[in-house]
Amino acid sequence: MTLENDLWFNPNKCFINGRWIQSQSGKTLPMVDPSTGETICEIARGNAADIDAAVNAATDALIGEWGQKTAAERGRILTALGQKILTKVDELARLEALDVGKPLKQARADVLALARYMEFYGGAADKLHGDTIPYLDGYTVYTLREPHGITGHIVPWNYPMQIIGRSVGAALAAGNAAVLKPAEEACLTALAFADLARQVGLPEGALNVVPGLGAEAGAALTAHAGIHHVSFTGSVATGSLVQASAARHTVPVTLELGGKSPQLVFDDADIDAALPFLVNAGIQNAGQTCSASSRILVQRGVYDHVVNQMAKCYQNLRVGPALNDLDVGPLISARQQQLVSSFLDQGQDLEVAAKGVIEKDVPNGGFYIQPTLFTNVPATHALARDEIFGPVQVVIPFDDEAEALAIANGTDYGLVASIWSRDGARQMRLARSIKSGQVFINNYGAGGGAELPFGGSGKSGHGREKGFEALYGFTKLKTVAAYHG
Ligand code: TXE
Repeated sequence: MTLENDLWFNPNKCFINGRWIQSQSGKTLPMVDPSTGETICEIARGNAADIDAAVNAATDALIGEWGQKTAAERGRILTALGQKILTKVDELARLEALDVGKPLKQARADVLALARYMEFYGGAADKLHGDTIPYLDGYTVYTLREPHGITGHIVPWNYPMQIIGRSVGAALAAGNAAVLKPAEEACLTALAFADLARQVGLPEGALNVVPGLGAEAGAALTAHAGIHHVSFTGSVATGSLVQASAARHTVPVTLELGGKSPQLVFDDADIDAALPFLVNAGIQNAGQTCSASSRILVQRGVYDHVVNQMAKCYQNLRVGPALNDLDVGPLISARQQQLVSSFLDQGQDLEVAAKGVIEKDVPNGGFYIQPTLFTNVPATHALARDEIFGPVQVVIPFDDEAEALAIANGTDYGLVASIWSRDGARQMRLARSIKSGQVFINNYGAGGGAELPFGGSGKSGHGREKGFEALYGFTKLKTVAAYHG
């Protein structure tokens, strides 16, 4: 199956200065459908020359039409883009499902999230302002929030639309011009997004998209002297390279690098309420989620019950092609499939409580993996410490609150955590002492709202996305002190 005829934009070109342009490399890369392993179209293999052209276009945009827009005008364009996206929910969901391999209903939720980010940042654009600061007699002091200038965005393949929404949306709202390098494994909705932005009147050069390989287009973007801020979501290893590269020009970086997020289930928890969250947070998008909950810590009094209930859910999980819209789709690539398989091999001596079921007739070339629930896993085991990025969860027993906290904080990561308990004092104590950028009490993820600041500590990265915090991150603060006597 090829896709080209279904698309309303050019999948094999770069989007630079408001136009579709052939990559200066003259080369393309295959886009593979993870559900079948087949190539569905070719995308541009952008290179350093394309990044250069994109940065030049962004520079011109800031001097020109985009830079002269008021905050309210920027907000109106983003709001219109959100509304435009809502007219394309089915097309965009299908594209994301084919490109990423995620079941249609999950892809659809991502489209709605993208529209919501545009609505949120469209509405926030003209509410971002500085402060006045009481100071010495004879002074008036105030702060101005100014855009960085040109922002670089390196986006992974697991949630292209959501990550573009939260990073590009906030950057544009704050008045920056953006250069986006989507992932080589999944970039079709990034290109579709750019075309929809063009259709609603985003001035040329305000957003440029250069698809291509990380080591080529990505590395060229982070090393470019014309970039003033880099926002990166991806692996710890690549994030470190990105930070080192940006440091050469002392450019600020936001890093979102995933995690090993725990859910802590206490004896007094409402287990029935917890159960869907315990499982879904591990298998959504086949576990390829930065905020996936891959560690379930359960107090011994309810341990057997929770494991039995989770095992029943796992036995009912059905795995198949994205367009069949089952519980779990394929992984993104053969490489990711191998990576997750190697983790499953490391777990050979562990107890397996249950596995999901791969449908009998899935295409041979698809990158499927059986969801697996390991139990009684020592907290020091690799499966309990490392990010797996597949539909694999480990259950770890604990005796008391102190032990639960030690296990929860016992990895290098700190992105998301949740506490399941009816004890208010315990909720408050743990919410303070857990090492995590977000803590949820008696839920997990709270629906992922655009309003909720998100980011990590330790190897989960630094800087905050979403909410107003992202807008602050995409601006630099200037202090003005006027002496008037
Ligand atoms: O990530 P990379 P990969 C984790 C997850 C996964 C592992 C590997 O554990 O198994 O990372 O995935 C671009 N300069 N996450 O290899 O390499 C690349 O083109 C600049 C967690 O896909 O980090 C892509 O656009 N850019 C995660 C993006 O970086 C470079 C999401 C991510 O790729 C580059 C994805 C370079 N030198 C993976 N090299 C999350 N936090 O959600 C690559 N890129």
